[in-house]
Amino acid sequence: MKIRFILPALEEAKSPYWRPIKYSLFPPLGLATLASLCDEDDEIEIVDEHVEEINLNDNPDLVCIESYITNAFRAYKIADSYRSRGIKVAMGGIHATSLPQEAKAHCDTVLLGLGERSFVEFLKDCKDGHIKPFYEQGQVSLEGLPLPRRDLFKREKYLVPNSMVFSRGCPNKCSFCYVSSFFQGGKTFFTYEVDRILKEIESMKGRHLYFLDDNILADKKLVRQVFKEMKGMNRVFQGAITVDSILEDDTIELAYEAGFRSAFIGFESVNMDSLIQANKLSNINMDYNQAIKKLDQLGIMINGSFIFGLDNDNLDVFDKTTEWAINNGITTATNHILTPYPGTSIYKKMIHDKRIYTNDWRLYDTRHLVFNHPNITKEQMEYGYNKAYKDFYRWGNIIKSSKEHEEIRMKMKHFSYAGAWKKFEPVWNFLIKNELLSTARGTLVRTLK
Ligand code: B12
Ligand code: SF4
Repeated sequence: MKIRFILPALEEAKSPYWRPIKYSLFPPLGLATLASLCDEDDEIEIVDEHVEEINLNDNPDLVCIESYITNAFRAYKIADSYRSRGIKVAMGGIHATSLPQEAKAHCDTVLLGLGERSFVEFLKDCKDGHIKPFYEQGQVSLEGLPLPRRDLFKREKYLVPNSMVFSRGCPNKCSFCYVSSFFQGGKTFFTYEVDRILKEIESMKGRHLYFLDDNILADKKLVRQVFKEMKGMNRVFQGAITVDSILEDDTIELAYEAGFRSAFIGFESVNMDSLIQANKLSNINMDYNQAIKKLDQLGIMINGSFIFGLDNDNLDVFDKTTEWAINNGITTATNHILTPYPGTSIYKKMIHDKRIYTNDWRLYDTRHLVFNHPNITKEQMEYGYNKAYKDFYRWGNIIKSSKEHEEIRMKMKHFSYAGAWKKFEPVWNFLIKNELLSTARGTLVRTLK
Protein backbone atom coordinates (compact mmCIF):
# COMPACT_ATOMS: atom_id res chain seq x y z
CA MET A 1 0.00 0.00 0.00
CA LYS A 2 1.20 3.51 -0.80
CA ILE A 3 0.88 5.57 2.42
CA ARG A 4 1.48 9.27 2.76
CA PHE A 5 1.91 10.77 6.25
CA ILE A 6 1.36 14.54 6.47
CA LEU A 7 2.05 17.13 9.16
CA PRO A 8 0.15 20.25 7.99
CA ALA A 9 1.46 23.73 8.86
CA LEU A 10 0.13 27.20 9.55
CA GLU A 11 0.45 29.95 6.93
CA GLU A 12 3.11 31.60 9.08
CA ALA A 13 5.35 28.54 8.90
CA LYS A 14 5.17 28.48 5.11
CA SER A 15 6.06 32.07 4.31
CA PRO A 16 8.65 32.33 1.53
CA TYR A 17 9.90 35.60 3.08
CA TRP A 18 10.23 34.91 6.76
CA ARG A 19 10.24 31.51 8.48
CA PRO A 20 10.52 31.55 12.26
CA ILE A 21 13.17 29.07 13.42
CA LYS A 22 10.71 27.30 15.73
CA TYR A 23 9.09 25.65 12.70
CA SER A 24 12.40 24.15 11.55
CA LEU A 25 13.41 22.68 14.88
CA PHE A 26 11.95 19.17 15.04
CA PRO A 27 10.91 16.56 12.46
CA PRO A 28 7.45 14.91 12.84
CA LEU A 29 8.27 12.27 15.42
CA GLY A 30 4.68 11.06 15.90
CA LEU A 31 4.35 10.26 12.19
CA ALA A 32 7.72 8.47 12.10
CA THR A 33 6.48 6.40 15.06
CA LEU A 34 3.38 5.38 13.11
CA ALA A 35 5.44 4.71 9.97
CA SER A 36 7.44 2.15 11.96
CA LEU A 37 4.22 0.15 12.46
CA CYS A 38 3.51 -0.24 8.74
CA ASP A 39 4.22 -3.44 6.78
CA GLU A 40 7.63 -3.88 5.18
CA ASP A 41 6.23 -3.76 1.65
CA ASP A 42 4.26 -0.54 2.24
CA GLU A 43 5.57 2.41 0.26
CA ILE A 44 5.84 5.25 2.80
CA GLU A 45 6.52 8.97 2.62
CA ILE A 46 6.48 11.59 5.41
CA VAL A 47 5.71 15.15 4.34
CA ASP A 48 6.20 17.99 6.83
CA GLU A 49 4.59 21.13 5.48
CA HIS A 50 6.56 23.25 7.96
CA VAL A 51 9.64 22.67 5.80
CA GLU A 52 8.42 21.56 2.35
CA GLU A 53 5.58 21.93 -0.18
CA ILE A 54 2.79 19.35 -0.26
CA ASN A 55 1.85 18.00 -3.67
CA LEU A 56 -1.90 17.49 -3.38
CA ASN A 57 -2.15 15.88 -6.81
CA ASP A 58 -0.37 12.64 -6.05
CA ASN A 59 -2.20 9.32 -5.75
CA PRO A 60 -1.46 7.41 -2.54
CA ASP A 61 -3.80 4.65 -1.36
CA LEU A 62 -4.01 6.17 2.10
CA VAL A 63 -3.27 9.58 3.64
CA CYS A 64 -2.60 9.84 7.40
CA ILE A 65 -2.72 13.35 8.84
CA GLU A 66 -1.59 14.63 12.27
CA SER A 67 -3.60 17.50 13.69
CA TYR A 68 -2.52 19.91 16.42
CA ILE A 69 -4.90 22.69 17.33
CA THR A 70 -3.48 25.50 15.19
CA ASN A 71 -3.00 23.40 12.08
CA ALA A 72 -6.51 21.85 12.31
CA PHE A 73 -8.15 23.96 9.59
CA ARG A 74 -5.24 23.32 7.24
CA ALA A 75 -5.44 19.60 8.07
CA TYR A 76 -9.15 19.62 7.13
CA LYS A 77 -8.43 21.39 3.84
CA ILE A 78 -5.80 18.84 2.86
CA ALA A 79 -8.09 15.98 3.91
CA ASP A 80 -11.02 17.41 1.89
CA SER A 81 -8.80 17.72 -1.16
CA TYR A 82 -7.72 14.05 -1.10
CA ARG A 83 -11.21 12.79 -0.33
CA SER A 84 -12.68 14.73 -3.24
CA ARG A 85 -10.52 12.44 -5.40
CA GLY A 86 -11.69 9.28 -3.60
CA ILE A 87 -8.48 8.79 -1.60
CA LYS A 88 -8.90 7.45 1.94
CA VAL A 89 -7.89 9.79 4.76
CA ALA A 90 -7.19 8.95 8.42
CA MET A 91 -6.65 11.62 11.03
CA GLY A 92 -5.17 11.53 14.53
CA GLY A 93 -3.20 13.63 16.97
CA ILE A 94 -4.11 15.94 19.82
CA HIS A 95 -6.77 18.10 18.19
CA ALA A 96 -8.53 15.25 16.37
CA THR A 97 -8.62 13.39 19.69
CA SER A 98 -10.17 16.28 21.58
CA LEU A 99 -12.80 16.99 18.88
CA PRO A 100 -13.29 13.70 16.99
CA GLN A 101 -16.70 14.62 15.51
CA GLU A 102 -15.32 17.84 14.05
CA ALA A 103 -12.39 15.96 12.49
CA LYS A 104 -14.60 13.13 11.22
CA ALA A 105 -16.48 15.56 8.95
CA HIS A 106 -13.25 15.79 6.91
CA CYS A 107 -11.87 12.26 6.91
CA ASP A 108 -12.82 8.59 6.71
CA THR A 109 -11.45 7.61 10.10
CA VAL A 110 -10.39 9.34 13.29
CA LEU A 111 -7.91 7.57 15.58
CA LEU A 112 -8.04 8.76 19.17
CA GLY A 113 -5.10 9.11 21.54
CA LEU A 114 -1.83 7.23 21.13
CA GLY A 115 -1.71 5.38 17.82
CA GLU A 116 0.62 2.56 18.84
CA ARG A 117 -2.12 -0.07 19.09
CA SER A 118 -5.07 1.33 17.13
CA PHE A 119 -3.06 2.22 14.02
CA VAL A 120 -2.02 -1.43 13.55
CA GLU A 121 -5.65 -2.52 13.80
CA PHE A 122 -6.71 0.25 11.43
CA LEU A 123 -4.07 -0.70 8.82
CA LYS A 124 -5.27 -4.30 8.87
CA ASP A 125 -8.89 -3.18 8.43
CA CYS A 126 -7.81 -0.88 5.64
CA LYS A 127 -6.13 -3.70 3.78
CA ASP A 128 -9.19 -5.91 4.37
CA GLY A 129 -11.38 -3.13 2.93
CA HIS A 130 -13.62 -2.36 5.93
CA ILE A 131 -12.47 0.53 8.09
CA LYS A 132 -14.38 1.85 11.10
CA PRO A 133 -15.21 5.57 11.52
CA PHE A 134 -13.43 5.79 14.91
CA TYR A 135 -10.65 3.84 16.59
CA GLU A 136 -10.12 4.20 20.33
CA GLN A 137 -6.63 4.21 21.83
CA GLY A 138 -7.29 0.90 23.67
CA GLN A 139 -4.89 -0.72 26.15
CA VAL A 140 -1.58 0.65 24.90
CA SER A 141 1.74 -0.85 25.83
CA LEU A 142 4.99 0.70 24.63
CA GLU A 143 6.90 -2.56 25.09
CA GLY A 144 8.58 -4.25 22.16
CA LEU A 145 7.85 -1.55 19.60
CA PRO A 146 10.23 -0.71 16.74
CA LEU A 147 12.20 2.57 16.67
CA PRO A 148 10.63 5.51 14.79
CA ARG A 149 11.44 5.58 11.04
CA ARG A 150 13.94 8.47 11.21
CA ASP A 151 15.33 7.36 7.85
CA LEU A 152 12.22 8.98 6.33
CA PHE A 153 13.11 12.46 7.69
CA LYS A 154 14.72 15.09 5.50
CA ARG A 155 17.36 15.63 8.16
CA GLU A 156 19.04 18.63 6.56
CA LYS A 157 15.86 20.67 6.93
CA TYR A 158 15.94 20.67 10.76
CA LEU A 159 18.12 22.27 13.40
CA VAL A 160 17.33 19.46 15.88
CA PRO A 161 16.81 16.22 13.93
CA ASN A 162 17.64 14.14 17.02
CA SER A 163 14.39 14.54 18.92
CA MET A 164 12.98 11.59 20.83
CA VAL A 165 10.62 10.65 23.66
CA PHE A 166 11.03 7.92 26.25
CA SER A 167 7.64 8.54 27.87
CA ARG A 168 4.23 9.82 26.87
CA GLY A 169 2.05 12.13 28.90
CA CYS A 170 2.45 13.11 32.52
CA PRO A 171 1.17 11.91 35.90
CA ASN A 172 0.05 15.47 36.84
CA LYS A 173 -3.27 17.09 35.94
CA CYS A 174 -2.84 20.83 35.39
CA SER A 175 -6.15 22.36 34.34
CA PHE A 176 -4.85 24.02 31.14
CA CYS A 177 -2.78 21.11 29.82
CA TYR A 178 -3.56 18.86 26.84
CA VAL A 179 -2.78 15.73 28.90
CA SER A 180 -6.26 15.38 30.41
CA SER A 181 -7.93 15.75 27.00
CA PHE A 182 -5.67 13.39 25.07
CA PHE A 183 -5.13 10.23 27.04
CA GLN A 184 -8.20 8.06 26.82
CA GLY A 185 -9.17 5.55 29.49
CA GLY A 186 -7.69 7.11 32.61
CA LYS A 187 -3.98 6.29 32.32
CA THR A 188 -2.05 9.46 31.46
CA PHE A 189 1.56 8.34 31.68
CA PHE A 190 3.43 5.67 29.69
CA THR A 191 7.12 4.79 29.45
CA TYR A 192 9.49 2.78 27.27
CA GLU A 193 11.90 0.26 28.80
CA VAL A 194 15.49 1.24 29.63
CA ASP A 195 17.12 -0.97 26.97
CA ARG A 196 14.91 0.39 24.25
CA ILE A 197 15.62 4.00 25.34
CA LEU A 198 19.37 3.42 25.20
CA LYS A 199 19.06 1.68 21.83
CA GLU A 200 17.16 4.67 20.44
CA ILE A 201 19.74 7.14 21.75
CA GLU A 202 22.56 5.08 20.24
CA SER A 203 20.75 4.93 16.89
CA MET A 204 21.09 8.71 16.42
CA LYS A 205 24.31 10.15 15.07
CA GLY A 206 25.72 13.46 16.38
CA ARG A 207 26.07 14.61 20.01
CA HIS A 208 22.94 16.67 20.51
CA LEU A 209 19.57 15.25 21.65
CA TYR A 210 16.27 16.88 22.50
CA PHE A 211 13.83 14.90 24.66
CA LEU A 212 10.31 16.06 23.80
CA ASP A 213 8.74 14.29 26.79
CA ASP A 214 6.36 16.40 28.88
CA ASN A 215 8.56 15.83 31.93
CA ILE A 216 11.77 13.83 31.61
CA LEU A 217 12.01 13.38 35.40
CA ALA A 218 8.45 12.06 35.87
CA ASP A 219 9.61 8.45 36.46
CA LYS A 220 12.64 8.85 38.69
CA LYS A 221 13.48 5.14 38.90
CA LEU A 222 13.57 4.85 35.11
CA VAL A 223 15.54 8.01 34.37
CA ARG A 224 18.12 7.37 37.07
CA GLN A 225 18.99 4.13 35.27
CA VAL A 226 18.98 5.84 31.89
CA PHE A 227 21.18 8.73 33.07
CA LYS A 228 23.69 6.36 34.66
CA GLU A 229 24.01 4.49 31.36
CA MET A 230 24.21 7.72 29.36
CA LYS A 231 27.15 9.00 31.39
CA GLY A 232 29.78 7.60 29.04
CA MET A 233 27.91 8.37 25.83
CA ASN A 234 29.28 11.88 25.30
CA ARG A 235 25.88 13.43 24.62
CA VAL A 236 24.46 16.87 25.40
CA PHE A 237 20.71 17.07 25.77
CA GLN A 238 17.76 19.33 26.49
CA GLY A 239 14.30 18.51 27.87
CA ALA A 240 11.38 19.58 30.08
CA ILE A 241 11.32 19.11 33.86
CA THR A 242 9.12 20.27 36.76
CA VAL A 243 10.18 22.41 39.73
CA ASP A 244 9.42 19.75 42.36
CA SER A 245 11.54 17.14 40.56
CA ILE A 246 14.65 19.35 40.86
CA LEU A 247 14.46 19.66 44.62
CA GLU A 248 13.41 16.13 45.61
CA ASP A 249 16.73 14.27 45.40
CA ASP A 250 19.97 14.05 43.38
CA THR A 251 18.44 12.94 40.04
CA ILE A 252 19.22 16.32 38.52
CA GLU A 253 22.91 15.77 39.32
CA LEU A 254 22.78 12.44 37.49
CA ALA A 255 21.08 14.20 34.59
CA TYR A 256 23.91 16.73 34.42
CA GLU A 257 26.53 13.98 34.42
CA ALA A 258 24.64 12.34 31.54
CA GLY A 259 24.83 15.57 29.51
CA PHE A 260 21.71 17.57 30.52
CA ARG A 261 22.48 21.24 29.80
CA SER A 262 19.23 23.09 29.21
CA ALA A 263 15.92 22.66 31.03
CA PHE A 264 12.49 23.76 29.84
CA ILE A 265 10.56 24.53 33.04
CA GLY A 266 6.88 25.44 33.28
CA PHE A 267 7.03 28.07 36.05
CA GLU A 268 3.70 29.27 34.58
CA SER A 269 3.10 31.99 37.15
CA VAL A 270 4.86 33.95 39.87
CA ASN A 271 1.48 34.33 41.56
CA MET A 272 0.69 31.50 44.03
CA ASP A 273 -3.11 31.94 43.71
CA SER A 274 -2.82 31.45 39.96
CA LEU A 275 -0.84 28.24 40.43
CA ILE A 276 -3.56 26.95 42.73
CA GLN A 277 -6.23 27.91 40.19
CA ALA A 278 -4.30 26.01 37.49
CA ASN A 279 -3.86 22.97 39.75
CA LYS A 280 -0.11 23.20 39.03
CA LEU A 281 0.75 20.93 41.95
CA SER A 282 4.38 20.49 40.90
CA ASN A 283 4.98 24.23 41.59
CA ILE A 284 2.77 25.03 44.58
CA ASN A 285 4.81 25.96 47.66
CA MET A 286 8.03 25.09 45.84
CA ASP A 287 11.09 27.21 46.40
CA TYR A 288 11.70 28.55 42.88
CA ASN A 289 14.88 30.33 44.01
CA GLN A 290 16.42 27.19 45.43
CA ALA A 291 15.55 25.17 42.31
CA ILE A 292 17.08 27.82 40.05
CA LYS A 293 20.21 28.03 42.20
CA LYS A 294 20.68 24.27 42.06
CA LEU A 295 20.52 24.26 38.26
CA ASP A 296 22.83 27.26 38.02
CA GLN A 297 25.47 25.68 40.24
CA LEU A 298 25.37 22.53 38.15
CA GLY A 299 25.59 24.40 34.84
CA ILE A 300 22.11 23.83 33.43
CA MET A 301 20.46 26.72 31.58
CA ILE A 302 16.76 27.44 32.00
CA ASN A 303 14.08 28.08 29.40
CA GLY A 304 11.22 29.36 31.57
CA SER A 305 7.65 28.93 30.37
CA PHE A 306 5.06 31.44 31.64
CA ILE A 307 1.30 31.82 31.25
CA PHE A 308 -0.46 35.19 31.26
CA GLY A 309 -4.22 35.39 31.83
CA LEU A 310 -5.06 33.05 34.68
CA ASP A 311 -8.08 34.55 36.43
CA ASN A 312 -6.12 36.03 39.34
CA ASP A 313 -3.81 37.96 37.01
CA ASN A 314 -3.98 41.73 36.78
CA LEU A 315 -2.38 44.21 34.40
CA ASP A 316 0.86 44.06 36.39
CA VAL A 317 1.40 40.37 35.49
CA PHE A 318 3.50 41.13 32.39
CA ASP A 319 6.09 43.38 34.06
CA LYS A 320 6.16 41.32 37.25
CA THR A 321 6.88 38.10 35.36
CA THR A 322 9.52 39.64 33.10
CA GLU A 323 11.30 41.29 36.03
CA TRP A 324 11.25 38.02 37.94
CA ALA A 325 12.68 36.10 34.99
CA ILE A 326 15.46 38.64 34.44
CA ASN A 327 16.34 38.85 38.13
CA ASN A 328 16.56 35.07 38.36
CA GLY A 329 18.87 34.54 35.39
CA ILE A 330 16.32 32.71 33.24
CA THR A 331 18.16 32.29 29.90
CA THR A 332 15.21 32.17 27.52
CA ALA A 333 11.52 32.79 28.17
CA THR A 334 8.57 31.18 26.40
CA ASN A 335 5.47 33.22 27.17
CA HIS A 336 1.90 32.14 26.53
CA ILE A 337 -1.50 33.74 26.79
CA LEU A 338 -3.68 31.19 28.60
CA THR A 339 -5.41 29.13 25.91
CA PRO A 340 -8.28 26.78 26.77
CA TYR A 341 -7.64 23.77 24.52
CA PRO A 342 -10.80 21.74 23.80
CA GLY A 343 -11.17 18.80 26.17
CA THR A 344 -9.18 20.33 29.03
CA SER A 345 -10.89 21.05 32.34
CA ILE A 346 -10.31 24.78 31.93
CA TYR A 347 -12.07 24.65 28.53
CA LYS A 348 -15.06 22.78 29.94
CA LYS A 349 -15.43 25.32 32.74
CA MET A 350 -15.14 28.29 30.38
CA ILE A 351 -17.69 26.80 27.97
CA HIS A 352 -20.04 26.28 30.90
CA ASP A 353 -19.53 29.90 31.98
CA LYS A 354 -19.95 31.10 28.32
CA ARG A 355 -16.58 32.89 28.37
CA ILE A 356 -15.06 31.62 25.11
CA TYR A 357 -15.73 33.94 22.17
CA THR A 358 -14.12 32.18 19.22
CA ASN A 359 -13.45 28.70 17.98
CA ASP A 360 -11.19 29.80 15.18
CA TRP A 361 -8.48 27.29 16.12
CA ARG A 362 -5.82 29.29 14.26
CA LEU A 363 -6.06 31.82 17.07
CA TYR A 364 -5.41 29.17 19.72
CA ASP A 365 -1.68 29.74 19.29
CA THR A 366 -1.11 31.17 22.78
CA ARG A 367 -0.51 34.62 21.26
CA HIS A 368 -4.19 35.61 21.16
CA LEU A 369 -6.80 35.95 23.91
CA VAL A 370 -9.80 33.77 23.03
CA PHE A 371 -11.91 34.16 26.20
CA ASN A 372 -13.24 36.90 28.45
CA HIS A 373 -10.79 37.71 31.23
CA PRO A 374 -12.13 39.31 34.43
CA ASN A 375 -9.37 41.95 34.75
CA ILE A 376 -7.62 42.32 31.37
CA THR A 377 -9.08 43.19 27.95
CA LYS A 378 -8.07 41.44 24.72
CA GLU A 379 -6.04 44.46 23.56
CA GLN A 380 -4.28 44.81 26.90
CA MET A 381 -3.50 41.09 27.01
CA GLU A 382 -1.99 40.90 23.53
CA TYR A 383 -0.10 44.18 23.99
CA GLY A 384 1.23 42.99 27.37
CA TYR A 385 2.27 39.64 25.90
CA ASN A 386 4.26 41.26 23.08
CA LYS A 387 5.79 43.85 25.41
CA ALA A 388 6.90 41.14 27.84
CA TYR A 389 8.84 39.42 25.04
CA LYS A 390 10.39 42.67 23.84
CA ASP A 391 11.43 43.66 27.35
CA PHE A 392 12.89 40.27 28.19
CA TYR A 393 15.03 40.17 25.05
CA ARG A 394 16.37 43.76 25.15
CA TRP A 395 20.18 43.64 25.01
CA GLY A 396 20.34 45.52 28.32
CA ASN A 397 18.17 42.90 30.01
CA ILE A 398 20.03 39.96 28.44
CA ILE A 399 23.25 41.41 29.92
CA LYS A 400 21.60 42.10 33.27
CA SER A 401 20.16 38.60 33.48
CA SER A 402 23.46 36.97 32.39
CA LYS A 403 25.12 38.65 35.36
CA GLU A 404 22.76 36.88 37.78
CA HIS A 405 24.72 33.62 37.43
CA GLU A 406 27.42 32.77 39.93
CA GLU A 407 30.07 31.49 37.51
CA ILE A 408 31.57 33.22 34.51
CA ARG A 409 30.96 30.16 32.24
CA MET A 410 27.21 30.40 32.92
CA LYS A 411 27.20 34.16 32.35
CA MET A 412 28.83 33.59 28.94
CA LYS A 413 26.53 30.70 28.03
CA HIS A 414 23.46 32.71 28.95
CA PHE A 415 24.56 35.70 26.91
CA SER A 416 25.38 33.75 23.75
CA TYR A 417 22.36 31.40 23.89
CA ALA A 418 19.75 34.11 24.56
CA GLY A 419 21.36 36.45 22.04
CA ALA A 420 21.55 33.82 19.30
CA TRP A 421 17.99 32.72 19.88
CA LYS A 422 16.18 36.01 19.63
CA LYS A 423 18.56 38.58 18.25
CA PHE A 424 19.70 36.75 15.14
CA GLU A 425 16.37 35.82 13.54
CA PRO A 426 17.56 37.06 10.10
CA VAL A 427 20.52 34.68 10.31
CA TRP A 428 18.20 31.75 11.11
CA ASN A 429 15.99 32.79 8.21
CA PHE A 430 19.00 32.71 5.87
CA LEU A 431 20.16 29.31 7.16
CA ILE A 432 16.66 27.81 6.75
CA LYS A 433 16.24 29.12 3.20
CA ASN A 434 19.65 27.84 2.15
CA GLU A 435 19.33 24.48 3.94
CA LEU A 436 22.35 25.28 6.08
CA LEU A 437 20.82 24.50 9.47
CA SER A 438 23.14 21.55 9.98
CA THR A 439 26.09 24.00 10.01
CA ALA A 440 24.55 25.70 13.08
CA ARG A 441 24.23 22.41 14.99
CA GLY A 442 27.91 22.40 15.96
CA THR A 443 27.57 25.89 17.42
CA LEU A 444 24.49 24.80 19.36
CA VAL A 445 26.40 21.88 20.90
CA ARG A 446 29.41 24.08 21.73
CA THR A 447 27.17 26.65 23.45
CA LEU A 448 25.35 23.99 25.45
CA LYS A 449 28.29 21.86 26.59
C1 B12 B 1 7.42 19.20 18.94
C2 B12 B 1 6.25 20.10 19.30
C3 B12 B 1 6.04 21.21 18.50
C4 B12 B 1 6.78 21.48 17.22
C5 B12 B 1 5.86 20.87 16.11
C6 B12 B 1 6.54 20.33 14.91
C7 B12 B 1 6.86 18.86 15.02
N1 B12 B 1 7.72 18.51 14.18
O1 B12 B 1 6.33 18.06 15.77
C8 B12 B 1 6.78 23.05 17.20
C9 B12 B 1 7.95 23.57 17.99
C10 B12 B 1 6.76 23.67 15.81
C11 B12 B 1 5.50 23.30 17.98
C12 B12 B 1 4.81 24.47 17.89
C13 B12 B 1 3.60 24.67 18.50
N2 B12 B 1 3.00 23.89 19.39
CO1 B12 B 1 3.72 22.18 19.92
N3 B12 B 1 4.42 20.63 20.71
C14 B12 B 1 5.42 19.82 20.41
C15 B12 B 1 5.55 18.73 21.48
C16 B12 B 1 6.54 19.23 22.53
C17 B12 B 1 5.99 17.35 21.05
C18 B12 B 1 5.19 16.69 19.91
C19 B12 B 1 5.72 15.30 19.72
O2 B12 B 1 6.57 15.06 18.90
N4 B12 B 1 5.26 14.34 20.55
C20 B12 B 1 5.73 12.97 20.54
C21 B12 B 1 5.02 12.15 19.45
C22 B12 B 1 5.56 10.72 19.46
O3 B12 B 1 3.65 12.11 19.76
P1 B12 B 1 2.50 12.74 18.84
O4 B12 B 1 3.06 13.69 17.86
O5 B12 B 1 1.42 13.22 19.72
O6 B12 B 1 1.95 11.47 17.99
C23 B12 B 1 1.25 10.39 18.59
C24 B12 B 1 -0.27 10.59 18.74
O7 B12 B 1 -0.68 11.92 18.76
C25 B12 B 1 -0.90 9.82 17.62
N5 B12 B 1 -1.03 10.51 16.33
C26 B12 B 1 -0.54 11.67 15.92
N6 B12 B 1 -0.87 11.94 14.66
C27 B12 B 1 -1.56 10.92 14.21
C28 B12 B 1 -2.12 10.68 12.95
C29 B12 B 1 -2.78 9.49 12.74
C30 B12 B 1 -3.38 9.20 11.40
C31 B12 B 1 -2.88 8.55 13.79
C32 B12 B 1 -3.48 7.26 13.59
C33 B12 B 1 -2.34 8.82 15.06
C34 B12 B 1 -1.68 9.99 15.25
O8 B12 B 1 -0.01 8.72 17.47
C35 B12 B 1 1.34 9.19 17.66
C36 B12 B 1 2.15 8.08 18.28
O9 B12 B 1 1.68 7.84 19.58
C37 B12 B 1 4.08 18.71 22.03
C38 B12 B 1 3.94 18.21 23.46
C39 B12 B 1 3.83 16.71 23.50
N7 B12 B 1 4.38 16.15 24.53
O10 B12 B 1 3.30 16.04 22.63
C40 B12 B 1 3.64 20.16 21.85
C41 B12 B 1 2.17 20.49 21.55
C42 B12 B 1 1.68 19.50 20.52
N8 B12 B 1 2.22 21.82 20.95
C43 B12 B 1 1.22 22.53 21.27
C44 B12 B 1 1.03 23.88 20.84
C45 B12 B 1 -0.16 24.62 21.42
C46 B12 B 1 1.89 24.47 19.91
C47 B12 B 1 1.73 25.87 19.31
C48 B12 B 1 0.34 26.11 18.73
C49 B12 B 1 1.90 27.01 20.28
C50 B12 B 1 2.97 27.00 21.23
N9 B12 B 1 2.95 28.05 21.94
O11 B12 B 1 3.79 26.12 21.37
C51 B12 B 1 2.84 25.95 18.24
C52 B12 B 1 2.30 26.00 16.78
C53 B12 B 1 2.35 24.69 16.00
C54 B12 B 1 1.71 24.71 14.64
N10 B12 B 1 2.42 25.02 13.60
O12 B12 B 1 0.55 24.45 14.49
C55 B12 B 1 0.26 21.81 22.19
C56 B12 B 1 -0.97 21.31 21.42
C57 B12 B 1 -2.29 21.51 22.12
C58 B12 B 1 -3.41 21.04 21.24
N11 B12 B 1 -4.57 20.89 21.85
O13 B12 B 1 -3.29 20.79 20.07
C59 B12 B 1 1.19 20.71 22.77
C60 B12 B 1 0.48 19.45 23.22
C61 B12 B 1 1.99 21.35 23.93
C62 B12 B 1 1.19 21.58 25.18
N12 B12 B 1 1.56 20.91 26.26
O14 B12 B 1 0.27 22.34 25.22
N13 B12 B 1 5.18 22.25 18.74
S1 SF4 C 1 3.15 19.17 34.73
FE1 SF4 C 1 3.30 19.96 32.60
S2 SF4 C 1 2.85 18.20 31.25
FE2 SF4 C 1 2.19 17.62 33.33
S3 SF4 C 1 -0.01 18.11 33.38
FE3 SF4 C 1 1.10 19.93 34.18
S4 SF4 C 1 1.49 21.25 32.38
FE4 SF4 C 1 0.90 19.20 31.63
